[in-house]
Amino acid sequence: MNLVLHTYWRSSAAWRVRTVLALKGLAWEAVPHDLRINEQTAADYVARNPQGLVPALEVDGAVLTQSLAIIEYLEERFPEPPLLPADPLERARVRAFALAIACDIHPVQNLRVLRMLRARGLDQAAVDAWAREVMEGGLAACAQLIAERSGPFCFGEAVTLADVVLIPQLANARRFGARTDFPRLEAIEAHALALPAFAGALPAAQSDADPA
Ligand SMILES: N[C@@H](CCC(=O)N[C@@H](CS)C(=O)NCC(=O)O)C(=O)O
Repeated sequence: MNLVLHTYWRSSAAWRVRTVLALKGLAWEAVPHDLRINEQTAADYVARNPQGLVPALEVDGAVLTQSLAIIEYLEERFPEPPLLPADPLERARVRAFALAIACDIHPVQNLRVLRMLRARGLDQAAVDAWAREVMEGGLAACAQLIAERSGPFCFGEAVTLADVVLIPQLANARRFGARTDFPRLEAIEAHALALPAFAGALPAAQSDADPA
């Protein structure tokens, strides 16, 4: 199977997919798109992903978009290690946690939304405050969702989709100076980043990483 990931080193949605590819032990090739210079809007990429967003994953030439749909595809094709619990109630809870971030935090503070706010006259400080507010409120709710849980990861002893989505969002929050001092979330992050799959998916570990 030939896997080509359209990615950007700092994209939190691409980061989710990189983590899952590594957890599943899959080899892949990166095609970077620099979001700072709008490479995701180039005609040849939009022909693949009409949303003009990363990530997209090409599987033997077939294009998949939307990080969570890509991850669910990989989960179905490569069930080991499982990223969703066997119990349907638990599966729904793990998905709810992931969606709380992927649907209700990330899209409200992603690049294009922040650019729209700037274009409508908000100054950079106000835009950054918007992003912080969205992330702090969302992460506080996520912390509450797993407040009764124990174990190194969001839902216990095993890594799940919830951890995969949480780690990039915490990093995103830090980039904007949002508070991330939710003790359980930060403890989960430390456990996750001790695993090679999570460490290898970090932005700084990507071939297109550019700290400037
Ligand atoms: N819901 C999408 C979100 C994708 C997304 O927003 N990607 C961002 C990077 S994290 C992007 O491509 N931004 C470019 C832009 O906003 O123009 C997913 O999970 O794949």
